[in-house]
Amino acid sequence: MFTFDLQHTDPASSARAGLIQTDHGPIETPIFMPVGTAGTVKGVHQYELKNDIGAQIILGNTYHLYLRPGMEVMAKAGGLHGFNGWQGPILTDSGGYQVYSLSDRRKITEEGVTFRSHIDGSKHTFSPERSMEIQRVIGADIIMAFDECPPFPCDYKYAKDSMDLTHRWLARCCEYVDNTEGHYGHGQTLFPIVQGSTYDDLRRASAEAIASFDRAGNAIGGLSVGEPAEEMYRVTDMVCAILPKDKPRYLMGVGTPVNLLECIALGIDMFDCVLPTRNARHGMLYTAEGIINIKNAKWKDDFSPVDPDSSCPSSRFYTRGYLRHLIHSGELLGAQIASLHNLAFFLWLVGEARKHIIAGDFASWKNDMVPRLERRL
Ligand code: PRF
Repeated sequence: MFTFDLQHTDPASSARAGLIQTDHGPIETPIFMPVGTAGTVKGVHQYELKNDIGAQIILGNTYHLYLRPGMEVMAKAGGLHGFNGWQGPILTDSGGYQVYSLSDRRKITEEGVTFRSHIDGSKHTFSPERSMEIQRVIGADIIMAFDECPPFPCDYKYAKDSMDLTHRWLARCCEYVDNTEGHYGHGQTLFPIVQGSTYDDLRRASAEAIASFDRAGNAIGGLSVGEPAEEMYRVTDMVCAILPKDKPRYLMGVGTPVNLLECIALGIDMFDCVLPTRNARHGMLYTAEGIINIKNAKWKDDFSPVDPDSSCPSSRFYTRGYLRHLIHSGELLGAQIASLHNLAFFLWLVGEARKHIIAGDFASWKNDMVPRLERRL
Protein backbone atom coordinates (compact mmCIF):
# COMPACT_ATOMS: atom_id res chain seq x y z
CA MET A 1 0.00 0.00 0.00
CA PHE A 2 1.13 3.53 -0.74
CA THR A 3 -1.15 6.55 -0.76
CA PHE A 4 -0.70 10.33 -0.55
CA ASP A 5 -3.40 12.72 0.60
CA LEU A 6 -2.76 16.37 -0.06
CA GLN A 7 -4.37 17.89 3.04
CA HIS A 8 -3.59 21.61 2.93
CA THR A 9 -1.97 24.11 0.60
CA ASP A 10 -0.55 27.44 1.74
CA PRO A 11 -2.33 30.47 0.28
CA ALA A 12 0.86 32.58 0.02
CA SER A 13 3.37 30.00 -1.27
CA SER A 14 3.45 26.55 -2.88
CA ALA A 15 3.89 24.81 0.50
CA ARG A 16 1.73 21.75 1.16
CA ALA A 17 0.85 19.51 4.07
CA GLY A 18 0.06 15.90 3.26
CA LEU A 19 -0.15 12.37 4.56
CA ILE A 20 1.63 9.35 3.10
CA GLN A 21 0.46 5.88 4.12
CA THR A 22 2.77 2.88 3.82
CA ASP A 23 2.52 -0.68 5.08
CA HIS A 24 4.92 0.34 7.88
CA GLY A 25 2.84 3.32 8.96
CA PRO A 26 2.04 6.93 8.13
CA ILE A 27 4.35 9.83 7.25
CA GLU A 28 3.13 13.39 7.78
CA THR A 29 4.60 15.78 5.23
CA PRO A 30 6.60 17.93 4.92
CA ILE A 31 9.06 15.50 6.49
CA PHE A 32 12.79 15.20 7.11
CA MET A 33 14.24 11.68 6.87
CA PRO A 34 17.28 10.90 9.06
CA VAL A 35 20.02 9.19 7.04
CA GLY A 36 20.95 5.67 8.12
CA THR A 37 23.55 4.92 5.46
CA ALA A 38 24.80 1.58 6.76
CA GLY A 39 21.55 0.58 8.44
CA THR A 40 22.17 2.91 11.39
CA VAL A 41 21.44 6.58 11.89
CA LYS A 42 24.95 7.20 13.25
CA GLY A 43 24.98 7.33 17.03
CA VAL A 44 21.21 7.05 17.50
CA HIS A 45 19.16 4.11 18.80
CA GLN A 46 15.95 3.10 16.98
CA TYR A 47 13.95 3.72 20.18
CA GLU A 48 15.43 7.24 20.43
CA LEU A 49 14.44 7.94 16.83
CA LYS A 50 10.92 6.81 17.57
CA ASN A 51 10.33 7.99 21.15
CA ASP A 52 12.61 10.99 21.68
CA ILE A 53 12.54 12.77 18.33
CA GLY A 54 9.51 11.37 16.51
CA ALA A 55 11.24 10.24 13.31
CA GLN A 56 8.65 8.87 10.91
CA ILE A 57 10.85 7.39 8.18
CA ILE A 58 14.58 6.70 7.88
CA LEU A 59 16.94 6.17 4.94
CA GLY A 60 19.23 3.32 4.03
CA ASN A 61 21.74 3.05 1.20
CA THR A 62 21.81 0.26 -1.37
CA TYR A 63 25.52 0.79 -2.03
CA HIS A 64 26.64 0.41 1.59
CA LEU A 65 24.28 -2.43 2.57
CA TYR A 66 25.09 -4.39 -0.58
CA LEU A 67 28.83 -4.22 0.14
CA ARG A 68 28.40 -4.81 3.88
CA PRO A 69 26.77 -6.90 5.42
CA GLY A 70 25.75 -8.11 1.92
CA MET A 71 22.51 -9.42 0.53
CA GLU A 72 22.74 -12.93 1.97
CA VAL A 73 22.65 -11.60 5.54
CA MET A 74 20.01 -9.03 4.60
CA ALA A 75 17.70 -11.69 3.13
CA LYS A 76 18.15 -13.99 6.14
CA ALA A 77 17.31 -11.10 8.50
CA GLY A 78 14.07 -10.46 6.63
CA GLY A 79 15.36 -7.22 5.11
CA LEU A 80 16.49 -4.04 6.83
CA HIS A 81 13.41 -3.88 9.07
CA GLY A 82 14.28 -7.30 10.46
CA PHE A 83 18.00 -6.49 10.62
CA ASN A 84 18.03 -3.19 12.51
CA GLY A 85 14.66 -3.41 14.27
CA TRP A 86 13.22 -0.14 12.94
CA GLN A 87 9.57 -0.91 12.35
CA GLY A 88 8.55 2.33 10.62
CA PRO A 89 8.83 3.21 6.95
CA ILE A 90 12.25 3.04 5.25
CA LEU A 91 13.47 4.61 2.00
CA THR A 92 16.56 3.34 0.19
CA ASP A 93 18.66 5.27 -2.29
CA SER A 94 19.51 3.29 -5.39
CA GLY A 95 23.30 3.10 -5.18
CA GLY A 96 24.29 5.20 -8.17
CA TYR A 97 24.84 8.43 -6.29
CA GLN A 98 27.00 6.71 -3.65
CA VAL A 99 29.09 5.01 -6.37
CA TYR A 100 29.75 8.40 -7.96
CA SER A 101 30.73 10.01 -4.67
CA LEU A 102 32.58 7.18 -2.88
CA SER A 103 34.24 4.69 -5.18
CA ASP A 104 37.06 5.28 -7.57
CA ARG A 105 37.64 3.82 -11.02
CA ARG A 106 33.93 3.72 -11.82
CA LYS A 107 32.79 3.27 -15.40
CA ILE A 108 29.33 4.25 -16.65
CA THR A 109 27.90 2.44 -19.68
CA GLU A 110 24.41 1.92 -21.11
CA GLU A 111 24.18 -1.27 -19.08
CA GLY A 112 25.02 0.31 -15.71
CA VAL A 113 27.98 1.27 -13.53
CA THR A 114 31.05 -0.83 -12.82
CA PHE A 115 32.95 0.27 -9.74
CA ARG A 116 35.41 -0.77 -7.08
CA SER A 117 34.35 -1.01 -3.45
CA HIS A 118 35.64 1.80 -1.21
CA ILE A 119 36.08 -0.89 1.47
CA ASP A 120 38.27 -3.55 -0.17
CA GLY A 121 38.71 -2.55 -3.81
CA SER A 122 36.60 -5.48 -5.10
CA LYS A 123 34.86 -5.00 -8.45
CA HIS A 124 31.04 -4.81 -8.81
CA THR A 125 28.39 -3.80 -11.33
CA PHE A 126 25.11 -2.03 -10.62
CA SER A 127 22.48 -1.88 -13.34
CA PRO A 128 18.91 -0.59 -13.03
CA GLU A 129 17.70 -4.19 -12.64
CA ARG A 130 20.38 -5.07 -10.10
CA SER A 131 19.61 -1.95 -8.05
CA MET A 132 15.90 -2.87 -7.98
CA GLU A 133 16.72 -6.47 -7.07
CA ILE A 134 18.96 -5.33 -4.18
CA GLN A 135 16.31 -2.86 -2.97
CA ARG A 136 13.80 -5.73 -3.07
CA VAL A 137 16.06 -7.69 -0.70
CA ILE A 138 16.60 -4.69 1.61
CA GLY A 139 12.82 -4.33 1.61
CA ALA A 140 12.44 -0.54 1.87
CA ASP A 141 8.93 0.90 1.56
CA ILE A 142 10.12 3.53 -0.91
CA ILE A 143 12.82 2.56 -3.39
CA MET A 144 14.65 4.97 -5.66
CA ALA A 145 15.26 4.72 -9.39
CA PHE A 146 18.81 4.05 -10.54
CA ASP A 147 20.04 7.37 -11.93
CA GLU A 148 23.16 9.28 -12.81
CA CYS A 149 23.79 12.46 -10.83
CA PRO A 150 26.16 14.59 -12.90
CA PRO A 151 28.70 16.79 -11.09
CA PHE A 152 28.43 20.58 -10.89
CA PRO A 153 29.44 22.34 -13.01
CA CYS A 154 28.74 20.11 -15.96
CA ASP A 155 28.71 20.99 -19.67
CA TYR A 156 25.42 20.92 -21.56
CA LYS A 157 26.18 17.85 -23.64
CA TYR A 158 27.20 15.78 -20.63
CA ALA A 159 24.10 16.91 -18.71
CA LYS A 160 21.78 16.04 -21.62
CA ASP A 161 23.34 12.62 -22.36
CA SER A 162 23.29 11.81 -18.65
CA MET A 163 19.64 12.85 -18.31
CA ASP A 164 18.65 10.74 -21.34
CA LEU A 165 20.49 7.77 -19.82
CA THR A 166 18.69 8.31 -16.49
CA HIS A 167 15.34 8.24 -18.35
CA ARG A 168 16.24 5.01 -20.21
CA TRP A 169 17.38 3.48 -16.93
CA LEU A 170 14.08 4.52 -15.35
CA ALA A 171 12.13 2.57 -17.98
CA ARG A 172 14.19 -0.50 -17.03
CA CYS A 173 13.61 0.10 -13.28
CA CYS A 174 9.83 0.30 -13.88
CA GLU A 175 9.88 -2.83 -16.03
CA TYR A 176 11.70 -4.74 -13.27
CA VAL A 177 9.57 -3.47 -10.38
CA ASP A 178 6.28 -3.98 -12.24
CA ASN A 179 7.13 -7.60 -13.01
CA THR A 180 8.48 -8.71 -9.63
CA GLU A 181 7.19 -8.76 -6.08
CA GLY A 182 8.62 -7.77 -2.71
CA HIS A 183 10.02 -10.58 -0.57
CA TYR A 184 8.39 -9.75 2.74
CA GLY A 185 4.70 -9.17 1.97
CA HIS A 186 4.71 -5.36 2.23
CA GLY A 187 4.47 -2.92 -0.66
CA GLN A 188 7.48 -1.19 -2.22
CA THR A 189 6.96 2.01 -4.17
CA LEU A 190 9.39 3.25 -6.83
CA PHE A 191 10.16 6.98 -7.02
CA PRO A 192 11.75 8.21 -10.29
CA ILE A 193 14.33 11.02 -10.17
CA VAL A 194 14.42 14.26 -12.19
CA GLN A 195 17.93 15.21 -13.39
CA GLY A 196 19.21 17.78 -15.93
CA SER A 197 21.84 19.73 -13.97
CA THR A 198 21.14 23.50 -13.87
CA TYR A 199 19.89 23.81 -17.48
CA ASP A 200 16.30 25.05 -17.59
CA ASP A 201 15.31 23.26 -20.79
CA LEU A 202 16.78 19.96 -19.57
CA ARG A 203 15.13 20.26 -16.17
CA ARG A 204 11.79 20.99 -17.82
CA ALA A 205 12.18 18.06 -20.22
CA SER A 206 13.21 15.75 -17.39
CA ALA A 207 10.33 16.81 -15.11
CA GLU A 208 7.87 16.17 -17.98
CA ALA A 209 9.42 12.80 -18.78
CA ILE A 210 9.44 11.75 -15.11
CA ALA A 211 5.82 12.88 -14.64
CA SER A 212 4.75 10.84 -17.67
CA PHE A 213 5.89 7.62 -15.97
CA ASP A 214 3.02 8.29 -13.54
CA ARG A 215 4.57 6.66 -10.45
CA ALA A 216 3.21 7.22 -6.92
CA GLY A 217 5.86 9.80 -5.95
CA ASN A 218 8.67 11.73 -7.61
CA ALA A 219 12.13 12.91 -6.64
CA ILE A 220 14.47 15.70 -7.69
CA GLY A 221 18.15 14.76 -7.84
CA GLY A 222 21.31 16.48 -9.01
CA LEU A 223 20.91 19.48 -6.69
CA SER A 224 22.91 20.54 -3.64
CA VAL A 225 26.02 19.32 -5.46
CA GLY A 226 27.92 22.60 -5.23
CA GLU A 227 25.66 25.02 -7.14
CA PRO A 228 24.68 28.32 -5.46
CA ALA A 229 21.53 28.07 -3.29
CA GLU A 230 19.69 30.47 -5.62
CA GLU A 231 20.24 28.05 -8.52
CA MET A 232 18.91 25.20 -6.43
CA TYR A 233 15.77 27.18 -5.55
CA ARG A 234 15.25 28.27 -9.17
CA VAL A 235 15.48 24.69 -10.50
CA THR A 236 13.35 23.29 -7.66
CA ASP A 237 10.65 25.90 -8.32
CA MET A 238 10.60 25.13 -12.05
CA VAL A 239 10.47 21.36 -11.55
CA CYS A 240 7.77 21.53 -8.83
CA ALA A 241 5.56 23.50 -11.23
CA ILE A 242 5.67 20.53 -13.63
CA LEU A 243 5.55 17.53 -11.27
CA PRO A 244 1.98 16.43 -10.41
CA LYS A 245 0.45 18.11 -7.36
CA ASP A 246 -1.24 14.97 -6.06
CA LYS A 247 2.01 13.04 -5.52
CA PRO A 248 4.78 13.56 -2.97
CA ARG A 249 7.93 15.37 -4.11
CA TYR A 250 11.27 14.42 -2.59
CA LEU A 251 14.33 16.71 -2.87
CA MET A 252 17.34 14.42 -2.48
CA GLY A 253 20.25 15.30 -0.18
CA VAL A 254 18.93 18.71 0.97
CA GLY A 255 19.82 20.53 3.15
CA THR A 256 20.29 23.23 5.81
CA PRO A 257 17.34 24.36 7.97
CA VAL A 258 16.97 27.43 5.71
CA ASN A 259 17.08 25.22 2.59
CA LEU A 260 14.28 23.09 4.05
CA LEU A 261 11.99 26.07 4.68
CA GLU A 262 12.70 27.68 1.30
CA CYS A 263 12.09 24.40 -0.55
CA ILE A 264 8.94 23.60 1.45
CA ALA A 265 7.70 27.00 0.21
CA LEU A 266 8.40 25.81 -3.35
CA GLY A 267 6.34 22.63 -2.94
CA ILE A 268 8.78 19.97 -1.65
CA ASP A 269 7.37 17.34 0.75
CA MET A 270 10.36 15.15 1.66
CA PHE A 271 14.03 15.77 2.48
CA ASP A 272 17.06 13.83 3.63
CA CYS A 273 20.55 15.02 4.48
CA VAL A 274 23.61 13.94 6.46
CA LEU A 275 24.08 17.53 7.65
CA PRO A 276 22.43 17.25 11.10
CA THR A 277 24.35 14.11 12.07
CA ARG A 278 27.66 14.90 10.34
CA ASN A 279 27.82 18.47 11.66
CA ALA A 280 26.77 17.27 15.12
CA ARG A 281 29.90 15.13 15.31
CA HIS A 282 31.94 18.31 14.71
CA GLY A 283 30.11 20.24 17.40
CA MET A 284 27.73 22.26 15.22
CA LEU A 285 24.27 22.49 16.79
CA TYR A 286 21.12 23.86 15.17
CA THR A 287 18.54 25.70 17.29
CA ALA A 288 15.55 27.97 16.66
CA GLU A 289 17.72 30.90 17.87
CA GLY A 290 20.62 30.15 15.53
CA ILE A 291 23.70 27.95 15.16
CA ILE A 292 25.94 27.02 18.08
CA ASN A 293 29.55 25.91 17.65
CA ILE A 294 29.78 24.05 20.92
CA LYS A 295 33.58 23.87 20.65
CA ASN A 296 33.85 27.64 21.24
CA ALA A 297 35.40 28.65 24.58
CA LYS A 298 32.33 30.77 25.39
CA TRP A 299 30.38 27.57 26.22
CA LYS A 300 33.06 26.21 28.59
CA ASP A 301 31.24 27.11 31.79
CA ASP A 302 27.73 27.55 30.45
CA PHE A 303 25.66 25.16 32.52
CA SER A 304 22.34 25.93 30.88
CA PRO A 305 20.68 23.15 28.86
CA VAL A 306 21.97 22.39 25.36
CA ASP A 307 18.57 23.65 24.16
CA PRO A 308 15.91 24.41 26.78
CA ASP A 309 13.22 24.51 24.08
CA SER A 310 14.14 21.21 22.41
CA SER A 311 11.59 18.47 21.96
CA CYS A 312 14.43 16.06 22.76
CA PRO A 313 14.86 15.04 26.44
CA SER A 314 18.67 14.79 26.32
CA SER A 315 18.98 18.32 24.86
CA ARG A 316 17.10 19.59 27.92
CA PHE A 317 18.93 17.33 30.37
CA TYR A 318 22.62 17.89 29.47
CA THR A 319 24.37 21.27 29.67
CA ARG A 320 26.28 23.17 27.00
CA GLY A 321 29.45 23.11 29.10
CA TYR A 322 29.23 19.33 29.49
CA LEU A 323 28.52 18.73 25.80
CA ARG A 324 31.49 20.99 24.89
CA HIS A 325 33.71 18.89 27.14
CA LEU A 326 32.48 15.63 25.57
CA ILE A 327 32.97 16.84 21.99
CA HIS A 328 36.40 18.29 22.83
CA SER A 329 37.44 14.99 24.40
CA GLY A 330 36.20 12.94 21.46
CA GLU A 331 33.80 11.12 23.76
CA LEU A 332 31.20 8.95 22.03
CA LEU A 333 28.40 10.37 24.18
CA GLY A 334 29.11 13.85 22.80
CA ALA A 335 28.44 12.72 19.24
CA GLN A 336 25.32 10.89 20.41
CA ILE A 337 23.81 13.86 22.27
CA ALA A 338 24.65 16.30 19.46
CA SER A 339 23.29 14.00 16.71
CA LEU A 340 20.06 13.38 18.55
CA HIS A 341 19.73 17.10 19.23
CA ASN A 342 20.19 18.14 15.59
CA LEU A 343 17.82 15.47 14.29
CA ALA A 344 15.23 16.53 16.87
CA PHE A 345 15.61 20.10 15.65
CA PHE A 346 15.22 19.20 11.95
CA LEU A 347 12.11 17.15 12.76
CA TRP A 348 10.72 19.92 14.95
CA LEU A 349 11.32 22.42 12.13
CA VAL A 350 9.40 20.44 9.49
CA GLY A 351 6.67 19.68 12.06
CA GLU A 352 6.30 23.42 12.76
CA ALA A 353 6.25 24.12 9.02
CA ARG A 354 3.41 21.60 8.72
CA LYS A 355 1.47 23.24 11.56
CA HIS A 356 1.84 26.67 9.96
CA ILE A 357 0.78 25.36 6.54
CA ILE A 358 -2.34 23.93 8.17
CA ALA A 359 -2.93 27.21 10.08
CA GLY A 360 -2.52 29.16 6.81
CA ASP A 361 0.37 31.42 7.92
CA PHE A 362 3.37 29.44 6.67
CA ALA A 363 4.86 32.13 4.41
CA SER A 364 5.04 34.82 7.09
CA TRP A 365 6.30 32.32 9.70
CA LYS A 366 9.04 31.18 7.28
CA ASN A 367 10.14 34.76 6.55
CA ASP A 368 10.44 35.36 10.28
CA MET A 369 12.35 32.09 10.90
CA VAL A 370 14.94 32.28 8.10
CA PRO A 371 17.07 35.14 9.49
CA ARG A 372 16.95 33.58 12.97
CA LEU A 373 18.14 30.21 11.68
CA GLU A 374 21.15 31.84 10.04
CA ARG A 375 22.40 33.57 13.21
CA ARG A 376 25.61 32.38 14.88
CA LEU A 377 25.27 32.24 18.65
N1 PRF B 1 20.48 10.88 -7.04
C1 PRF B 1 20.37 9.87 -6.12
N2 PRF B 1 20.62 10.09 -4.81
C2 PRF B 1 20.97 11.33 -4.42
C3 PRF B 1 21.10 12.39 -5.32
C4 PRF B 1 20.84 12.17 -6.71
O1 PRF B 1 20.92 13.05 -7.58
C5 PRF B 1 21.48 13.51 -4.56
C6 PRF B 1 21.76 14.88 -5.06
N3 PRF B 1 21.75 15.83 -4.06
C7 PRF B 1 21.57 13.09 -3.23
N4 PRF B 1 21.27 11.76 -3.16
N5 PRF B 1 20.03 8.65 -6.52
